[in-house]
Amino acid sequence: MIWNPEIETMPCLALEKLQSERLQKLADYVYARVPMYRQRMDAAGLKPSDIGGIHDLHKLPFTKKIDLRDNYPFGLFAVPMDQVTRVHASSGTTGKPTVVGYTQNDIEMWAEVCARCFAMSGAKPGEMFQNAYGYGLFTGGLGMHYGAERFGCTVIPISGGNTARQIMLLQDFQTAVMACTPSYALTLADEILRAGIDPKSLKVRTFILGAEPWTEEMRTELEAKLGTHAVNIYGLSEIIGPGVSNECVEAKAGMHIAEDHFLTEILNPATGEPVADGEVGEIVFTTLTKEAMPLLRYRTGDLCSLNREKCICGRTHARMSRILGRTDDMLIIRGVNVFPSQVEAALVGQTHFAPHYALVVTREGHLDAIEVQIEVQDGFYRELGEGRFADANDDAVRHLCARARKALHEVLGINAEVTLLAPGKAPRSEGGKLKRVFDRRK
Ligand code: DLL
Repeated sequence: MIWNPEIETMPCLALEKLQSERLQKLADYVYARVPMYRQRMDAAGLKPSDIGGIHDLHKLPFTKKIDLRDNYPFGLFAVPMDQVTRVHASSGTTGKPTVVGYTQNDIEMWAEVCARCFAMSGAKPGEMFQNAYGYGLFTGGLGMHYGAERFGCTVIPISGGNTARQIMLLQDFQTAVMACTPSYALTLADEILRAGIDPKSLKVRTFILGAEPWTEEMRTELEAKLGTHAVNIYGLSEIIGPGVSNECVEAKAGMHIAEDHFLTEILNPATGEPVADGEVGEIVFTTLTKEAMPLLRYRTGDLCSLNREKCICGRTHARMSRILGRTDDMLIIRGVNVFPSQVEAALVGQTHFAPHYALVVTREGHLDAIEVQIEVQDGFYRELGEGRFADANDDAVRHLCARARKALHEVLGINAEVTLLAPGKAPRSEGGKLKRVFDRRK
C-alpha cells in the first residue's frame, strides 16, 4: 500500500519542479524571518531571487549543529512563539539540548510523512500499534504516535522500557505493529523466547526500527527469532524527527526519503562537494516546507549513500542506505545521542575531577552500556590520605562516583557507570588527535 501515491510515485521531473518552487519560496521565507540566514546570505552577496531552483541549492549557506547551539533556545525560529505548537529537543554537544519547534502545519506534515512510513513498513490501517519509542522531548514517541493515528492504527502509547509489560501487551492486545530501537527489539525477542512464549502465538508482524545504527545481521536475527518483518526508519529532530525516510517492505533495500519535504544532498564531508550516487558521504537536508524552524543544508553528520534507481515498490523517491558512520564523535547509546563533550560539560570543573577522561562503550546481550572513566585531582588523594583511594568501598569514593552518576544522568538522560582513575591514568594526547572514546560494541 502506498499512502500518498500522487506524491510518492511522482515522475522525477515533476518532483524536481515541485522542489524548485518550494526552494525559491524557502529562500524568501528564511531571508525575511531568520536573522542568521539573512546575515549569511548578505555576507555571501546572495539575494533570495538568486535561487531559481534546486540547481542553485549549492549557493545557499550550510547549517551546523553549532548554529542551533549558538541560537539556543529559540533564535532560529521563523514564526512568533504564539504560532509554535510544540517544541522537542535532542542532545546538544554540551549540557544544553538542541531545541526544535513546530507550527500546527509542521505537526500535520510530520504526521503525513510518518503515515507514509507505516504504509512503507507494511502496516495496515486498523492494526494495533505498540509504540515503544520514548515519549517526551525525544521526537520518536510523539512523531510515531501522530503518524500512526493519521494512518489509522490503534495506538498503544506504552513508551520505552519495561520489557515484561511490553510482552504482556503484545500478547493481550494482539499488537501487529511495533516500533522501538533495533537493539531493544532484540532484547524483547530474547525475553519472549526465554519466557517460553511461542512467537507464533503473537500477532506482531512488523517492526519499525530506527533512532540508532543497526545491521542486516540484526534484521536477519530478529526476523528469524520472531517470524516478523523488520524495516529501517530514519530521522533526526533538527529536520522533523522520525519520518525523514523509511524502507519499503517490498525491497527492504534503502529508505525512501520524503523528497517533497526534505531536499537531499550527499556531500564529501571534508570539501562540502557532492559525491556521485552510490558513493558514501554526509547526508545534508534542506527542509522545503517547515514553518517554525526551516533549515538550509543541515549537515547531519550521518554517513550514507544515495540510490536513485527505480524501486520495485513503485515509489520514485530516492533511497538512502543504512547509516554507515558519523563525521563527528557522536555515540548512540540505547537510542540516546551522546557527545563526549556532554560528559565533559557534566563532570569537568566539578570539585575533585581532573579534565581527563575516557568513555568505554560495550554491549551486554543486546543492550549498550557506557562507562565513564575520569581522573581525580591530586588533592583528592591528599584529602583521603595516600593508599585509601584504592579502596572502592571508601565512603568518599562512593560519594564522588554517585555524584558523577547523577550529574551524567541529568545531562545525558541515561545511566552511566563511573570509574575513578588515579591522576595521570586517563589517556593523554601524544601529539595527534586524542582518543577518548573506546567503542567496543563492534
Ligand atoms: O532519533 C529520530 C528518530 C526516532 C528516528 C525514532 C527514527 C526512529 P534524534 O534523537 O535527533 O532523532 O537523533 C538523530 O539518530 O542523526 C542518526 O545519527 C541517528 N539515527 C536515527 N535513525 C537512524 C537509523 C531520532 N535508522 C540521529 N539508523 C541521526 C542509524 C539513525 N542511525
